[in-house]
Amino acid sequence: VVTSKVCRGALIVMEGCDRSGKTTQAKLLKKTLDDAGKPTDFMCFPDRSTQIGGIINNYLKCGTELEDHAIHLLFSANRWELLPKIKMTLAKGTNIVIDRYAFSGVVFSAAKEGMSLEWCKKSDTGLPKPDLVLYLDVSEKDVQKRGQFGAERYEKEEFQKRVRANYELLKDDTWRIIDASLSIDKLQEVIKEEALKVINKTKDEKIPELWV
Ligand code: NYM
Repeated sequence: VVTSKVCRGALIVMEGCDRSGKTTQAKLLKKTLDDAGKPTDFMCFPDRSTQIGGIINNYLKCGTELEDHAIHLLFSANRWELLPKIKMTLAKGTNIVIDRYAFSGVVFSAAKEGMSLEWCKKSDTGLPKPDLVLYLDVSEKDVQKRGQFGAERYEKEEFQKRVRANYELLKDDTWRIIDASLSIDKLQEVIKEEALKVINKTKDEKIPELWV
């Protein structure tokens, strides 16, 4: 009897400062991989569709104030509540492209006064570690050229500078730094290549845990 083993999907995360083009590229990558015969789901954090996501949405739109640690833990809880879905999807061999993950959680919270990077990492410790983090690198100057930041919380130049500096402290060998000033098509080409490599490389590997 020949039993065919299901290979797991890869977990691919898109990170970068606000207005770096992450969402566009993440959605495109889902389609690119589907078209290449590699079934892929798209997710994003915060996922504003859940109850916790609703509180986060209200906070980001400046409708409510929440203590810094409390909102940090809610962002984190929003990832944990979706863990069963992430696990099931990867187990059936479908890849996931996520627009932002725990790294956003840490770099944004730790950009606030009195919040340490180490403390911020704790609540996401043990989540699945992404196989690949695509970091869209956009210079401060280019961000300004891309037009006005929106009206949401955190979308201020000074804050984004600290966010950018914090990202530097989280990078490891699963990260690829991608020059976000490339055209949309060229960027997608580079990203596709990295994604295909990692899907192939990790399909028989156990899913590692983040920050353990
Ligand atoms: N953000 C996002 C956090 O502060 N912590 C988190 O854990 C995550 C996932 O929410 N400015 C911030 C970063 C963004 C904002 O994200 C909303 P988006 O991708 O604009 O919906």
